Amino acid sequence: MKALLILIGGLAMAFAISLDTNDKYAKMEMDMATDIEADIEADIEINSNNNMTATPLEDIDLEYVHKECFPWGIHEYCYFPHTSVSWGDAETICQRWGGHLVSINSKHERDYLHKRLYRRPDYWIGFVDNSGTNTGYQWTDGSGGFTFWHGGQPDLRGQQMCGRVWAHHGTWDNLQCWHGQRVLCKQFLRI
Ligand SMILES: [Ca+2]
Repeated sequence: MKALLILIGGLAMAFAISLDTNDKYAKMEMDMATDIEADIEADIEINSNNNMTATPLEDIDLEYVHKECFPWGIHEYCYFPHTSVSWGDAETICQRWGGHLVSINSKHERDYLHKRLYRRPDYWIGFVDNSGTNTGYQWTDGSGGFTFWHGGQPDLRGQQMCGRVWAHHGTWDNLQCWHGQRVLCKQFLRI
């Protein structure tokens, strides 16, 4: 009888230890999941950080600057997620790369880019109003025919003459050209 009691006691203890161990593993898994979620949140915060201070072009080593390139149709796009420059310097960067600041010529193209760059910092597009009237916007690559302004934009006629995309909405806004924004270039695919 005593041996039986000892055996039952031992089994109960082993069961309790097993439960305790399972709890520990469950807690570890929860902690790891929380850590991963925190990493993702931090990443989004970094990616959506809209630093509007322009870095002078001469301070940027274009050969090594981080860029993310992706093809779509007959075009290739390159996005510079950590480079914040004035509109003029952005167009210069794109021309040195072989293209222009991005033009967006259809809803299809707009939807594609919105999916790629959603939750990223806002970026310049090659849409500029040299007339200062808010009615003379033209693409630097000579294309045209499609607009996707945010409601109420373009505004501040004669002050905000350069186009950008609000990445979160995928809609366009005009802004003073000297502000720093990220760069999105577009060129024909080199075959
Ligand atoms: Ca505006």
